[in-house]
This record gives sequence, structure tokens and C-alpha cells, in this order.
Amino acid sequence: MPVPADLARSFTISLPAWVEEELADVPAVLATRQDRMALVHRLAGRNFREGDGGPFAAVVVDTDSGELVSVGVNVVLSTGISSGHAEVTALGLAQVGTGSWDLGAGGARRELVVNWRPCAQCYGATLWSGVRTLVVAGSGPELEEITGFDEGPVREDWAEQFQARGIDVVTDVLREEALEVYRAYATHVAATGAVVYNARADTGGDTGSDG
Ligand code: AZG
Ligand code: ZN
Repeated sequence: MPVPADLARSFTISLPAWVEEELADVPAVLATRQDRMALVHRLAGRNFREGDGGPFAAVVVDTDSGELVSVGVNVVLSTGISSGHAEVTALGLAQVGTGSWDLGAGGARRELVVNWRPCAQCYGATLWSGVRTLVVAGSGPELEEITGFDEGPVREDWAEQFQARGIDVVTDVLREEALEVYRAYATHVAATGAVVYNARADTGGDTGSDG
């Protein structure tokens, strides 16, 4: 029997249109880690309000020059693709933009800046991306506690594993501001019934399983 004619052949992860508005006043160079993370928080805060996905955003930046290489937000809801996390979006767009699967090609020193420690999926995506530095706002249990997301099984020694592969880890950049975005998201979910797409089983959210 032939495969169905409507079998999907490709999928697309693209940024929501509103991101253009947010980028309109962003300089091409973000000099400090705080500048980079402040943009991430702004995008994350708007993303869930727009209904495109969870309260997550990420950027890829040239570490030394501060040049913005790509921007990503979580697009799980707008694309219907469960892997459309902010990190995957930002890394993929950076790879398209630079024309290489290796963001460290030619000795480039690029960093991924994201508003919490990557989840189980994005942990691997970051490891294989070629970035030389990972910058996170925080890494504790607070994200899951406040939002109800399940970030999956991430090793206790996650940061050491990055370091062992030549990826520096910088933590606690604008940490309290990240928690403010997550608290605003929790308030939004309570008020609107917005979908927490990969909720922890113990929160009563829809885990996608039939159990
Ligand atoms: C997520 N965690 C991070 N760090 N980023 C995303 O895009 C996520 N989506 N769900 N959990
Ligand atoms: Zn992720």
C-alpha cells in the first residue's frame, strides 16, 4: 500500500510577527550580558501573552563583539510542534543565518542566552550547537514550581558536562527578573486557562498521555 499522499514532508519553525516590533529598537550590538538577558526577558514576557508558547526566549550573540546573531521564542502553541522551544528556535535560526550547523565554526565564539537552564531536550540541542558559552538567568527548581512545566530529567552535573565539552556556563544573570516573568505567566494561566503544554503530572495539567 502506498504511503498516504498527505504524509507531511517538512516542518517550519518561524518567529511570530510581533517579534519584529520588539526588535525595532534593539541595537545590533548588545554589549553586556545584562543587555542580552534583558532582551530575552522582554521577549519571554510578551510571548506567552501573545499565546505563541511558554514564557521562554533565547538569543544567540557573538560573545566578544555583542553582535546579535539570532532571536528565538517558544513557539510550541503557534506551530503545534513540541520541540519548538526558545533554545531550539534561536539555535536553528542562528545556524540558518550563519550557514552552518556549527556555531563555533572558524573559531567563532558565540553564546546562547536563555531565561532558565535548558530543559532535557534543549540540553542536547545546546551541547551539539557549537556555542562556546551558555548564559542562563537561573537554574533551580523555581521555574517548575512557579509555572508547572516539566523540564524533564536533567543531570545534577549538567553544568560540569557543558564545561567538559568546552562550553562555559554563566548563571544568575537578571535572575529575579526571570522569576517575575514566571510569576506573571502563572497569574496569566490562572486567569485565562492558557495551556501549560508539558505540565508536570502532579499539577493536574494535560500531560498528553492517556493515563
Ligand atoms: C522550557 N524551558 C526552557 N528553558 N525553554 C523553553 O522554550 C521551554 N519550553 N518548555 N520548557
Ligand atoms: Zn527546552
